[in-house]
Amino acid sequence: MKTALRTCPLCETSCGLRLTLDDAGSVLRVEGDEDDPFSKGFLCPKGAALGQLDEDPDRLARPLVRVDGQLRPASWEEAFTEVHRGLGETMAAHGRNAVALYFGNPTFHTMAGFLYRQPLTQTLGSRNVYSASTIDQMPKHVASGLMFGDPMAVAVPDLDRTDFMLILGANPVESNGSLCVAPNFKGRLRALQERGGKVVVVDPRRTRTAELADEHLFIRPGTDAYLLFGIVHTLLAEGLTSLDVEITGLPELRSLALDFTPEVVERACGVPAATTVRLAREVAAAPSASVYARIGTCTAEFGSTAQWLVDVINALTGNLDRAGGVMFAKTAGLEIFRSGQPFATGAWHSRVRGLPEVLGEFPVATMADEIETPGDGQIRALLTVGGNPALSAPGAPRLARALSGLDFMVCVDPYLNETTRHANVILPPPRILQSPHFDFLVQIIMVRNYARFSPPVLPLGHDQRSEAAILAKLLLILSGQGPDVDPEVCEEMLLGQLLAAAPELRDGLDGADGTEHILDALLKLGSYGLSLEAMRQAPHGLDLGPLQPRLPEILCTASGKVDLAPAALAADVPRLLDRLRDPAPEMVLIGRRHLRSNNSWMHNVPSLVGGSNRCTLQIHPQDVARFGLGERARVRSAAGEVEVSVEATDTIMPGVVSLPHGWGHKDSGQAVARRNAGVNANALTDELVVDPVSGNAVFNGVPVRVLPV
Ligand SMILES: Nc1nc2c(c(=O)[nH]1)N[C@H]1C(S)=C(S)[C@@H](COP(=O)(O)OP(=O)(O)OC[C@H]3O[C@@H](n4cnc5c(=O)[nH]c(N)nc54)[C@H](O)[C@@H]3O)O[C@H]1N2
Ligand SMILES: Nc1nc2c(c(=O)[nH]1)N[C@H]1C(S)=C(S)[C@@H](COP(=O)(O)OP(=O)(O)OC[C@H]3O[C@@H](n4cnc5c(=O)[nH]c(N)nc54)[C@H](O)[C@@H]3O)O[C@H]1N2
Ligand code: SF4
Ligand SMILES: [Mo]
Repeated sequence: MKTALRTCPLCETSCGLRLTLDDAGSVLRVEGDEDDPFSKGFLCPKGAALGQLDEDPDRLARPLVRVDGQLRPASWEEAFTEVHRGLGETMAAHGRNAVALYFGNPTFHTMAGFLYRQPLTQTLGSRNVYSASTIDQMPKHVASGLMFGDPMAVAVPDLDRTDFMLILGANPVESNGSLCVAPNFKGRLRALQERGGKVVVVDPRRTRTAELADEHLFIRPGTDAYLLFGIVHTLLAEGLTSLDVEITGLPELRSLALDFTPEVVERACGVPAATTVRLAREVAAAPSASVYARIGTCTAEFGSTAQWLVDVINALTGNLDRAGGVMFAKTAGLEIFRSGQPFATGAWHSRVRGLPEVLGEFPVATMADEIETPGDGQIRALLTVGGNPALSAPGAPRLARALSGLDFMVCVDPYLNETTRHANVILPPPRILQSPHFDFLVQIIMVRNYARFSPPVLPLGHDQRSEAAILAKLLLILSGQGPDVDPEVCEEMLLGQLLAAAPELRDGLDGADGTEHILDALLKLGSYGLSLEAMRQAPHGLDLGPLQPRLPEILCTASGKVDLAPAALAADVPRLLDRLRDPAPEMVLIGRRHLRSNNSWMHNVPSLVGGSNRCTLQIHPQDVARFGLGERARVRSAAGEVEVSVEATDTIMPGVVSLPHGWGHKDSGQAVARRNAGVNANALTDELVVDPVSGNAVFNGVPVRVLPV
């Protein structure tokens, strides 16, 4: 028996785990690491199932290559040779824009995903770059970029010190938190209440977070921007502001907010005018307050407006960049990536729908258009890394059909699933316990500065490649160096770029391989002067202290001030006003998350599926009666139709139905998932509707009809 410490890589929360393994390397027990200064022993059922996920018999052990229409096991040499042939032919015949990249959610967490994403993108030189960002948090980047200059400057609630928290469209008790990394979020909310603070949740469902809160408000899906504007209106009208950061745009903001009286807002979102006024007064009067809004507000038609107004309220009430308000974390290894240049979007536009590039990406919502529409720049080949867009993208069935028509597709993914089944080559990364872990990106969004490195628990087999080595090989192939070059060449190249300003560090770098060398370099260049050795000395993780005010270091707008009314966001306000004239749809669809699930890829672990984690349609009993529903219902939208089991519950607002995403596994290579297939919520979401400022997909507030079966 052996014990190993490591960070759980499954979600943003980054809990420290203590694993007990047998001699063969099988996980016997998973516990929360009590000595981790941040997670303090917390873990959720997914972390507890890490061993089963790690040893999932359906995980691919070898590459698969398509021969005569069939995916067959192949050697790494055969697989890379085929990638070289397929991508090479596409680039030679149709140019680089004909090859697209898609980076899925796990690439935000894996070391390889973080280290190779930018280099792969730059080396390919295609405009067709897509990622899970535009089906998730892109509105946050846009709002932060336009207000603070830096799209990665995400203001995080100072959860452990705040006195008042307004949560919109997030269910951290179930999701464990997003863009706000806080192990045991529930315990931290309870602590907030115990110190005399208040939690208010705005959600069309009475979620487990709403149940814990002091107050829960139902809101009509897709209308948070109105409520937030109503709060801004009240703060300005009643003189409840206490700005203590340098700002511009206050007169413009004042005139934009004028139309959004609490009465107008009530008609749009269903929150009583008196409640909006009271909320504004409570946020302003609290000793400290933080407004926090997530998926329910990001993946909505006015996502960027909502994210902007969240930080407008934080700023107006004096809660931006101060203890107990919202603050900016200081990362251990990322500060050198700050460009210092003011953020802008739309350096180029997509070919078919003319959508602006944001952070160098096009919206996932237009990927099918770019694959299907002939002409110069049409996508003919695709490389996905850790993504399952055939389930996760809006209008997913259309995208899945488009994938089947590609000339060539490569997937770096451990599973044969709804997306990878269309591939010509699947390159599987090793098991979780064979991979190192250092969560670079989540450092930006932690409620406390903290770092932890986990070296691989188990060695690689001779017939395995690390994910970094796989991505390095792909980079070398895309750069024209062919399939036979040693991936170490690539690691040296990355180190050379990183250390351009400090080449003297190269010789003293520590680490067992290129990935560790790069980590050592980033830590040494980073804000805390850490190193790989310092991380090894702190196997339970390193507490780097509470968040500190640091707005002046972050700000890089053209004015050097926080912009309360960026032109690109102000320009979208007339659309919000116009929408007031449209009648509200009779029924709308929203999503939901379950504690034992994570997007599309953990439905193959028996202990995580079944019970309450099922793909059902939640609907209010009044609506069940109104539509004469039995056990099953058909749900129809402009995009498609599904048939699904009905779950009547008064925890959801009348007029709203909820389906979880990530289901619809009937064509999966995962046996357990196939038996619990469920239906794909994204057969109903419409890829033609996006938040136009960020290009983000709309998963909440989708108009639907519900019909008896
Ligand atoms: N257990 C579990 N944890 C996860 C994941 C998972 O799939 N399962 N996924 C991970 C990922 S990738 C992410 S991005 C995070 C997301 O983390 P969260 O943002 O906390 O995600 P959800 O739990 O979906 O919470 C969104 C809430 O918004 C509500 N909502 C829907 N529409 C609206 C609306 O128009 N207005 C308002 N105010 N609310 C609305 C929904 O009812 C829901 O309760 O979770 C991460 N953690
Ligand atoms: N209707 C609706 N749709 C949604 C959402 C919603 O709330 N409602 N939420 C959206 C959100 S927030 C997100 S983040 C997206 C997620 O969208 P995606 O990122 O496209 O999908 P995931 O389901 O996270 O798929 C992850 C893939 O990575 C693979 N994988 C797992 N571990 C690794 C690894 O270590 N390396 C590699 N290379 N691959 C790995 C898995 O096998 C799987 O194929 O879905 C979005 N879709
Ligand atoms: S909350 Fe669960 S899935 Fe997320 S890091 Fe912690 S144990 Fe892992
Ligand atoms: Mo996400």
